[in-house]
Amino acid sequence: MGEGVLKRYARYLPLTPDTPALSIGEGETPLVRSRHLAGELGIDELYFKLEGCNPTASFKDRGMVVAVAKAMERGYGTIMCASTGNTSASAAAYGAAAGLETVVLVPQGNVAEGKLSQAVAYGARVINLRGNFDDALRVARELAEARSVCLVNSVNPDRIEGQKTAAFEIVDVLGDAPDLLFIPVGNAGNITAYWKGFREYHDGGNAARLPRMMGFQAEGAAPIVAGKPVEHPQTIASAIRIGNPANWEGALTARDESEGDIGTVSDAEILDAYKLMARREGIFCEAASAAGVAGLIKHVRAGNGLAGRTVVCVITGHGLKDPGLARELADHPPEEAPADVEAVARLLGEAVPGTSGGGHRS
Ligand code: AN7
Repeated sequence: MGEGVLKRYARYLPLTPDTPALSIGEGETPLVRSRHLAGELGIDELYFKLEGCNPTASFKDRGMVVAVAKAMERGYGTIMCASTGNTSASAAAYGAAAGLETVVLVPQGNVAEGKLSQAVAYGARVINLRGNFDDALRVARELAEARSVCLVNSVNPDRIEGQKTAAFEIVDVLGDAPDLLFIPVGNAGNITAYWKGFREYHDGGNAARLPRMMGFQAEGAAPIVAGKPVEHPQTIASAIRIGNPANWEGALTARDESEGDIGTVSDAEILDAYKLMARREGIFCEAASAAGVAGLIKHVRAGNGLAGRTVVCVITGHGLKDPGLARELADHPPEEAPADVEAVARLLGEAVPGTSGGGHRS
């Protein structure tokens, strides 16, 4: 336990004897069985892969550990990325652990507070770019090419190599691949990586089946579904507000080879799924992560029954990344009371047995 992705899956990764054994405890995330949604949707086996349980609270750590270890091996002093937030948090953490300088370019005003706080806490240089993620990636790519800086976005193949280990873990736990995998799609690195992982395990005889890959983009940021870049992507799920995904081809390959689909979900559907996950499953995830769950709900409600199927939803990041969103959507905003038993009992009314209407007090 806790040995990290490089050690655990060394034989599937592009490592050499000179690759440093970097880890801050990524991987081995829980695969949790649904307690509510499975019954509601009539699915026998529904699991959530909790990637928010990684060290920086998103799936990015799996690919970042490989990309940063390889950057060290190649002698880089600085790593750089563009990010909607999670990649920057992860790059900053692994850059710090590796003793490298980290520079992150983020779209100004469109990154969740927790993610920015992480990048700053880990000591990265954070540059708020007056543009969107696609602008930031363009600038980062050009800068990295011109300088001896290692670009650690998912255009770096080492990122994909590391991220595919999540697929391995799912098969290792379930004993086979699921029938369907639901996953949010932004820059499309993750869907590309999962498909690579499932394929490799299948080819190596570790899995008998291959899942159908079911990717979901936010309606206002759905270039892959539209078949063309979106110039001004918009969605409440800022992590996937991306108009020109770098791994576009990989997403199409995953979709087509797996006989899967890439669809859209509205912001309202994303927020419904976000609330349902927290309130009914006890899983506080990011809005972007809820896009995959929203996609599953939409798929089943459209008449695609999944009885008898094994389904996995990838929960890509933790809800604590964006505490403000949870507060905005609260059904029960925090209340206030004096430090007095009677006052709190009055406030609770019938809500808590024994506290209402002046019952027995000791
Ligand atoms: C929580 O951090 O692109 O399709 O710069 O943070 O592999 O891009 C984040 C993406 C899903 C989409 N869920 O994954 C970034 C960034 C969460 C995310 C995605 C992201 P990709």
